[in-house]
Amino acid sequence: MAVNLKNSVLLIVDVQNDFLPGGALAVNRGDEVVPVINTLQEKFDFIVATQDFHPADHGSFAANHSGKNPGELIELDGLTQILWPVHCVQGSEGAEFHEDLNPIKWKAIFQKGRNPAIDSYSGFFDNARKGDTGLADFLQNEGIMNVFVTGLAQDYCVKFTALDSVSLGFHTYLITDATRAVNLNPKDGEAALAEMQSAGVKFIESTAILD
Ligand code: VGL
Ligand code: ZN
Repeated sequence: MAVNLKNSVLLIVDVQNDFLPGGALAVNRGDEVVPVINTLQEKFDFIVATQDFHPADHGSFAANHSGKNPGELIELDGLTQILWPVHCVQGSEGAEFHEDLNPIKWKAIFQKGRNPAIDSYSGFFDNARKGDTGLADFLQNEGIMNVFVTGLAQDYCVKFTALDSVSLGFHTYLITDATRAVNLNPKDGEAALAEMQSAGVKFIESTAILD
């Protein structure tokens, strides 16, 4: 498949230490996306990253709800919320990007999850779709029409970012070998792919872009 990278962004979702092996919310083999993304970066002129960036009192952390454990569900500001281990706390090592990920060509970093009262999986909006990171306006002002999504985790932040991207009218591609799922339940990654596909996200392998 010939891909045209004009008016395209390489969007790198949450490739941060806490989502990598050894991190607080580790994605199995998550580090394998780093060399793939670094190679892809050579092909794109326009690159943007997102960063999960929580205050220590964030409502998605099980530790902030007495008697609750990661994986349990609560209601947070009217929405069902999965509780997570403490992760990507502002100023912590875990919130930093993988040290091998080359940020030299990044046009901007969009931070999310800063409001303690609501989680924010998508790089565009919070989970209630009220708060806006500014990413949509930024891309539209730059004439971006095609969004190529990479990063972590395939079944959470990557999925919701890709779904919002489609709904905003961008031609949206998931680069399938540049993402990995956290798989809280073993089939979550596969289910996320099915959900993205039926919403109109196209799948592409990095080799199709690099060739
Ligand atoms: C993410 C769970 C909680 C992600 C962020 O980046 O996929 N997952 N916060
Ligand atoms: Zn988070």
